[in-house]
Amino acid sequence: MIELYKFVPQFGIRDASPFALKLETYLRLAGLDFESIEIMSPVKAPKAKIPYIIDGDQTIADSSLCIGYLKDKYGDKLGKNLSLKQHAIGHAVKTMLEERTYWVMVNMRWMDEDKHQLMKETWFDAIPALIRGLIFKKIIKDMAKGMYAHGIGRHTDAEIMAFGLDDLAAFEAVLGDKPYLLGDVPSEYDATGYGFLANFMAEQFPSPLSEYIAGSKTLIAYIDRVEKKAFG
Ligand SMILES: N[C@@H](CCC(=O)N[C@@H](CS)C(=O)NCC(=O)O)C(=O)O
Repeated sequence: MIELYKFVPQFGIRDASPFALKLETYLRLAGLDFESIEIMSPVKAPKAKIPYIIDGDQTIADSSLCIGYLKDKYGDKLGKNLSLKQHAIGHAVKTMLEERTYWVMVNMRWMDEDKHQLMKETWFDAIPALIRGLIFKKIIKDMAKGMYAHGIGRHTDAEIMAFGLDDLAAFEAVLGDKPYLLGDVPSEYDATGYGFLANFMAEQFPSPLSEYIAGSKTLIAYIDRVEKKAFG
């Protein structure tokens, strides 16, 4: 049985990691049997990040590498009828969300001091109170360094938010009036779409992005559609 290592549900969403939510959504859409193992910290994960899977004697970390492995081993259940061009469009949208929109979420959740108390009381509440503040401070400092090195951390909050809004508008335009990103049936790219959009709607993190999604009938219906298809 495939074991999926993910975070415990948080903020009213199934997984506050868009990557873990993506991978769980993929496993469900592809109809693969798996068991979820919920953990609090990624420190002991193979690449010190969540999600990862263990399948027999194989351990695979990174949601895209996991999906690649699952497709190789169990067949490309969601992609076999897609054209090369559809795959290319899906890939471009997925990469936009994972490699750029992701940073908008990181900035919103971790760089906003008003959210720090909430983060400490949720994700970090398993850490003894005496050292929790110090550990949290170090994590925030490391994240800020990472964001600066990436480049996104050199922009203002308003500029970063505008990137996110552009990304959502691009996603909405590619989706158009289709039920799923690439047509009438879900593909692996919808796992990423849902993983990110559902996470932006966590009510503890209201933002121009959640307002944009809430104001878009297309995007709200899409979240609901993928949610029902994957989770029933
Ligand atoms: N490219 C990775 C990204 C995974 C990732 O960034 N996971 C975050 C949670 S959203 C994490 O575990 N962060 C912990 C850390 O960076 O220390 C994937 O697709 O799985």
